[in-house]
Amino acid sequence: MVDTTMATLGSLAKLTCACCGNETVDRGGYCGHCQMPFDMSRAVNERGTPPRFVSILGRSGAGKTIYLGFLIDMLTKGTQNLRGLPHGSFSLATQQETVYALENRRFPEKTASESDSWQWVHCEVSHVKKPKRFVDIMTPDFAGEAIEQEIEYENTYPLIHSVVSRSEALLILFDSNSARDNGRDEDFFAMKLMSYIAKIQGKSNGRRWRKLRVPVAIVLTKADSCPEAMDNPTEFVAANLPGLVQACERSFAQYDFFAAGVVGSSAIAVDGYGRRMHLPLHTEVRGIMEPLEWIMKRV
Ligand SMILES: Nc1nc2c(ncn2[C@@H]2O[C@H](COP(=O)(O)OP(=O)(O)O)[C@@H](O)[C@H]2O)c(=O)[nH]1
Ligand SMILES: [Mg+2]
Repeated sequence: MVDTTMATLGSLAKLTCACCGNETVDRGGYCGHCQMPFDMSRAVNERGTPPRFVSILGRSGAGKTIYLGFLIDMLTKGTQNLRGLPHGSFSLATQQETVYALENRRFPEKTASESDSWQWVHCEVSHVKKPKRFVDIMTPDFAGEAIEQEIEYENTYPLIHSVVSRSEALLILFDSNSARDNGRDEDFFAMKLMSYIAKIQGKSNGRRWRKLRVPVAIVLTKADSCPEAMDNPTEFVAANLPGLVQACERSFAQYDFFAAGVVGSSAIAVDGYGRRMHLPLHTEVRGIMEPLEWIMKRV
């Protein structure tokens, strides 16, 4: 019995996980350590060039699923400067669900907090004029609750730890409305998140004494309903999230602030129980590509 299993395992190829670097037998499915799908590691191995991770972080409700969905949608259509090549059908699921939901005047479902149900995205992004300069938007659509737990208790989610340590650039999303209305709480979370990133990145780069070179684009989401954030993101952050500015200054050599929004107009519906629901009436995408264009100039 044992011999047969060994023989079967012996005939299976070994695969190095593109995210955590662990070598495992390729039985299909997910890496036993960090849960990245083997399909993605295989795609990276076949390409022959190491992945250049760009990941997206933010707390629950920050707008990650919507931002990621529209980003992939715009990249696959191609823009003036950038174009994206999604790998695997899984990369399109988030995009399809997001765009479909908004076209049907609703927001997409909340991301579940179990890591095995997170949808992964892998989109290779290159410059139209400099195709050899590329990054991989390679990230699961994290649940914000999991990010908050991982920051409090490091390694609760090895996957988040691996993705952050592998990232060559980061997009960090903050809800502009929460920053305006509940700034202290949002700022406190922002400081904890930045210090977590600095610690993990510092370890993986072995350069704890200097500022980190990893580009960090901070995106104020839902700025369609927060004009002060849309007008001047840097001033808005200085006024509402001063701890975040300090944390960036202390640890990062390259960071900047952006604002984004995807809703043109919305309505509030109230159901029979008095529950309020926001209904997006039409989409008007603003500020989605700018943070990535900024990153592409720095990696
Ligand atoms: N007005 C507006 N609301 C947004 C926008 N993006 C997200 N939202 C709202 O924020 C909620 C959470 O967004 P989601 O992308 O699921 O956040 P996640 O938890 O970070 O993935 C949505 O259900 C919307 O109500 C935006 O660009 N404009
Ligand atoms: Mg989500």
